[in-house]
Amino acid sequence: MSRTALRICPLCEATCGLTLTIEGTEVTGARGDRDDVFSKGFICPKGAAFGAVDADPDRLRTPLVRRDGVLREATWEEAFDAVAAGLRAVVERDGPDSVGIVLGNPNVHTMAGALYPPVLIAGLRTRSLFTASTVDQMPKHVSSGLLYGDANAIPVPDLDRTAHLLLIGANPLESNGSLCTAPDFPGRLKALKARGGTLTVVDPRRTRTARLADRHIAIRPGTDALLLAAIAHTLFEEDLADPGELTAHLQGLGELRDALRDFTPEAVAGACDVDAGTIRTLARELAAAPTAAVYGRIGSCTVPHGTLASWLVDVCTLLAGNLDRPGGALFPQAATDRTPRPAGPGHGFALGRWRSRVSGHPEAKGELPLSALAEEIDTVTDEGTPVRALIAVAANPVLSAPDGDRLDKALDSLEFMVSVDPYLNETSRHAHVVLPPPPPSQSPHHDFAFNTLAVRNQVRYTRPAVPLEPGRMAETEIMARLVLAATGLHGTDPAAVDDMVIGQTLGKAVTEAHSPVHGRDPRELAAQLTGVSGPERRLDMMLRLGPYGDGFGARPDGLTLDRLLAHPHGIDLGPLASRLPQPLKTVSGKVELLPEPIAGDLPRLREALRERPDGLVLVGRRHLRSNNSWMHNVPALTGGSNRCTLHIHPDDAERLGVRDGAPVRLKGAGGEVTAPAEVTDAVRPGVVSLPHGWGHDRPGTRLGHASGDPGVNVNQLLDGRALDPLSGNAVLNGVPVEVSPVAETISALT
Ligand SMILES: Nc1nc2c(c(=O)[nH]1)N[C@H]1C(S)=C(S)[C@@H](COP(=O)(O)OP(=O)(O)OC[C@H]3O[C@@H](n4cnc5c(=O)[nH]c(N)nc54)[C@H](O)[C@@H]3O)O[C@H]1N2
Ligand SMILES: Nc1nc2c(c(=O)[nH]1)N[C@H]1C(S)=C(S)[C@@H](COP(=O)(O)OP(=O)(O)OC[C@H]3O[C@@H](n4cnc5c(=O)[nH]c(N)nc54)[C@H](O)[C@@H]3O)O[C@H]1N2
Ligand code: SF4
Ligand SMILES: [Mo]
Repeated sequence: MSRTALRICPLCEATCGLTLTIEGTEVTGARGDRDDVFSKGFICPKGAAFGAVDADPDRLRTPLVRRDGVLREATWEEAFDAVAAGLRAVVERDGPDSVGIVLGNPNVHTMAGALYPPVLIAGLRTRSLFTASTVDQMPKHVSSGLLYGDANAIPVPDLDRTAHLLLIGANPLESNGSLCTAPDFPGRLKALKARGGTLTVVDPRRTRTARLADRHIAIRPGTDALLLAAIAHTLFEEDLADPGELTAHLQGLGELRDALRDFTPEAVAGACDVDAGTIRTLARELAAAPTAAVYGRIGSCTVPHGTLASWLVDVCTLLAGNLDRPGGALFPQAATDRTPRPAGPGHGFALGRWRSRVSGHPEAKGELPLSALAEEIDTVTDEGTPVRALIAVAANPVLSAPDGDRLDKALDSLEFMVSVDPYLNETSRHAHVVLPPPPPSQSPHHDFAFNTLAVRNQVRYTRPAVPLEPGRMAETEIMARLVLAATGLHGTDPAAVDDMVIGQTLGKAVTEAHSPVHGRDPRELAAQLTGVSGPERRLDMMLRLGPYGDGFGARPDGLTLDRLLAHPHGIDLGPLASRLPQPLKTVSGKVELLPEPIAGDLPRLREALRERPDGLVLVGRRHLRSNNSWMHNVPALTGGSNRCTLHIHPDDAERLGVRDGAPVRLKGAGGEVTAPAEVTDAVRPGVVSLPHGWGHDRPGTRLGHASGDPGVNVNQLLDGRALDPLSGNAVLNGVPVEVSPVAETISALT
């Protein structure tokens, strides 16, 4: 007998609602849920493979504990005993900073990853925090922190209503979108064109998204900040800059104009390899469109001027009169956001409150650069102690961060490491304890993070589609127990973690004048919470305190968990709306257009006006059926064009004597790799492209399918020193490389 169950897809940021077909406890099919309030039936090949991803036979079923150097199956009790002993020994001897925490991408795709890492970080009080943000979007957080005083206030392009989209360094037709949660992003771009709108794509590759565009600009990698500065300059110079009603909430408009004076289209044209006339046209189109949004992603962030480019994305939207305006870029309002406080000055955003021990990198948003993790482990300095123990949750930095070989060795030298991970992979193979979460079908789902980045306000929650298999532990419970083990409370009931958070949150809410529960008794409020588990009670609390919530009775029609459960396809909360000045938390209470750290980084951008690469530069790419480093083990999602090949332009291939399909050697500052060439004019001359997340040939992993076609680790070409200085974000794109054909007779012998 088969049945169906709803499940929000956790496999990318689009958060599509799926209808799963289930036979017994096995997911045998997945289709788009046509009644989903947000995704309306959309599904992509990854979502369609949900069952295969879920049932991968290489997923770990029980914890592993290292004994006599070998990882062996163990009970949960043995595993947490080992975690508590391993972590506490290091904390008590060397202090909390000697325990590192590494949080990887899937934390934003699980409830456990949203609810428990903050408690772990606060409880352990370590400053050795590293996450995937610093190989991804940290520049956007820093830019938002500086502009708006809140690192998480990220304006999202109003895809469904805009008349013009300037899309920079993003390929949503393969990635399905990022920092812009939009199920069926491809369909939404087609709808933009169908209603007479225009799409401009800036990308050194002619991607599937670029092929959809009205205009494609094959920019030289790493130069988008220059291009955007010249667009902003042109808007000022041609009197097209008009922030409209926002003007009253701005600080520094005149200073901004002065600061951009040198960045004329003529001055940037050579570096960007985009002619000045085209740049002026881009600026005029942006200003002339009835509504417009600028949107930048990976290609604008993971570059030497990532923070400046991210800042200029918002500056250009704002100057064209489209920030916080329907059809432009707006701040979403999620159901689990804190109750909006009245507008007014805030604490602002501080950078560099502490620095990394070895290279002195400033923290950003409480994090140190993931690129610096290896040196924080393997380098002894006069002051402070190296990281001696590590907690890795949903992270595979051996493949996703620069110089995996060095990190591989560093992880091997740790006194203790625990990985919360379903796979024994390139990173978790170093752990002393591996704690495997259940597959997604057995986990509940709510998108705490992505609803704050969604193109429409809405709220959805799905309970586990399949009950926990015997012997499994919910990831939320794994994380609660990990918090207790790490903070010296091993053995305590894991429910205590949720109770503590609930007590603290309600205790604070009742003291806030703007809170709907101001002045009430937190215990009385806690007693009202519903839900079958701690995480559900916490969700109920956040919904009820949130902007649409029932305020624990203060607004009887408002949201509660029970009301959400009564709407299994979700609740639509309406289109994005103008919100400024309320979200601002800057010290001035205004949008601070030229914050000091940004002004201080502009001289470096001025120097870039003269830079021209000597040789080839490398960029990445994503394939629709991939997901960073962890989806190469699912046969349904590999093969075809989803391969680890080096894209190279025919002109470059001819000059270098590279043949299509033949192996080529790439050399970068961090090492060498050899990959087959794919000669294609989809990359511009002077640029080569290799995807990331490959290199599944290390011993001691359990990735049966992936290791059969391992590919190579592109990040081995990087040595980790190239960073965007303000955010600590790794430079992953526009990296200089040497490319040479491998003599095939020799390669056959070696
Ligand atoms: N050269 C280059 N490098 C890049 C990028 C690039 O564009 N170019 N992109 C960067 C970006 S944007 C990112 S986000 C990072 C991603 O890099 P990471 O943060 O390392 O993420 P993944 O590679 O997706 O690995 C995720 C890990 O989580 C595990 N996992 C999967 N599902 C779950 C789950 O439900 N629970 C738990 N606990 N674990 C789970 C997987 O087995 C895997 O070990 O890579 C970055 N690296
Ligand atoms: N199928 C699939 N989907 C994914 C992922 C995946 O691995 N596979 N990963 C998820 C994650 S973690 C993230 S963060 C998102 C990322 O989402 P996107 O940012 O949309 O992802 P990419 O496909 O890496 O697109 C980046 C584009 O930037 C271009 N580029 C490189 N350098 C430059 C440059 O200097 N300037 C400009 N203008 N462009 C440049 C590249 O050619 C590439 O086309 O995707 C998410 N979705
Ligand atoms: S687009 Fe993303 S969320 Fe939607 S089905 Fe595909 S992988 Fe899942
Ligand atoms: Mo990412």
